[in-house]
Amino acid sequence: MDTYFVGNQEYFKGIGKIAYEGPKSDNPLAFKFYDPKKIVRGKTMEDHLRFSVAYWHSFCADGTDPFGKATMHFPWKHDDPMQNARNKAEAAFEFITKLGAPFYAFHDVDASPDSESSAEYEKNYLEIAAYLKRLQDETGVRLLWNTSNLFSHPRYMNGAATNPDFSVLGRAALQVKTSLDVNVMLGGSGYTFWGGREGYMTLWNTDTKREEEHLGTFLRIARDYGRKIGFKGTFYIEPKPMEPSKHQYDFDAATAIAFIRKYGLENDFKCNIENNHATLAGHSFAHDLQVCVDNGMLGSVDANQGDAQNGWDTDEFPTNVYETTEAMLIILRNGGLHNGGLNFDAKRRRNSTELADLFIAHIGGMDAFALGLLTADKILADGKIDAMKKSRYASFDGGDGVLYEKGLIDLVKLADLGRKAQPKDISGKQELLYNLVNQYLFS
Ligand code: XLS
Ligand code: NI
Ligand code: NI
Repeated sequence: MDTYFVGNQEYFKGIGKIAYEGPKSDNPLAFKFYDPKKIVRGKTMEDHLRFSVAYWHSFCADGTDPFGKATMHFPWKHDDPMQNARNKAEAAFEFITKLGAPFYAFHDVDASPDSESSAEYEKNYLEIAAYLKRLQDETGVRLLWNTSNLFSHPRYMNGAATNPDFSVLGRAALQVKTSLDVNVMLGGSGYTFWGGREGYMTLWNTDTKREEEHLGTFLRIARDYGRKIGFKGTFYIEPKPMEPSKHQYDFDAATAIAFIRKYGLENDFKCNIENNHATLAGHSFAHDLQVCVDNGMLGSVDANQGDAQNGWDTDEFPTNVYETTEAMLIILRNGGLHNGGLNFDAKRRRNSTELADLFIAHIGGMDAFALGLLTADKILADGKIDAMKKSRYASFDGGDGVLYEKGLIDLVKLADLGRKAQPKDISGKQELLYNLVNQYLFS
């Protein structure tokens, strides 16, 4: 097996580039369905799916949870924080290249050491970014998006842009400004705002109206700065209803879109939809994706899945092909992901402790989305489901229905039509549709 590494040493020893071996392969370190160069609907799988590896889950989270210590041991760990960051970057680029994902994503403090001193924070970040740029150039891996961690440090316990203390907003702005500078250096295609602490714990101490306006202003000035320094990508809001805040302002796609419009940000912002966040909001992944597509607001996707029995963000790797099929169908109808991608905001389970498990988890996620893409393609090519959906609305495609859709019928006229109308009971054929989906999946 060829060795491959960037920097000084190989971290994922004994694992080479992951190849497509097809559905019959029993090699756990091979793709069964993701065949990057395979053409589907005139485009390679790679270009459809635009996979991205998340720095935080894959190279930072070590299995620590509220009940236990780290279970994962990273060979790149170093006591000197800057050396640690460089080693981690080398491990990340080795991993991403071996996996064959075209993109990656990170928070400022995943990639570079945080510091109480703002000067040191900026210096560290710019220095590591220059190193990331070198590794990008060497490997061809690109930045899908970066973001600023405005939720871990104690200063953000009452919020970042929505903190009642103005002085906290400045430090948050410094992080966002530096991340945008870094983004432009690295040619990122997006920048994400996820407001984990932008919300409240109790209304007894919170002026929600004021806080929401502060958030609107913060995003506006961030947008203005980004565009001024030449950021050409898309800004994203990543909705989530709760956790860590009891109630987060960007509750779900519909709430985030209303917010984006209210503050006049619709030319620059779209949504980054995460499956497990949609389900926490009481929706399905497909629902939040569809709300975005209906409003021209689908930006990017945090590809993971939750646990139906747990009420929190378990961030599991996506394996549910039913969900990936629904998602890819909606994405194909959207004309693709454009600037966005499928970013694995997902972590292996705490007891999956081998470095190979990190590959296996990503391979499973990529195969699940490849299967979703192939099934969605079958559904579109066959056309039966789309035809059934369209025919349900046939009464709006002719006669007075057309005039109604054009806004040419007032309530008196509509009521007049109602005097003569004799609506029939028309079946929604839901079970038939479910049966068809299984046929597409398994035949
Ligand atoms: C947490 C979020 C977070 C964002 C980036 O629930 O998913 O990981 O994607 O800050
Ligand atoms: Ni996320
Ligand atoms: Ni999440």
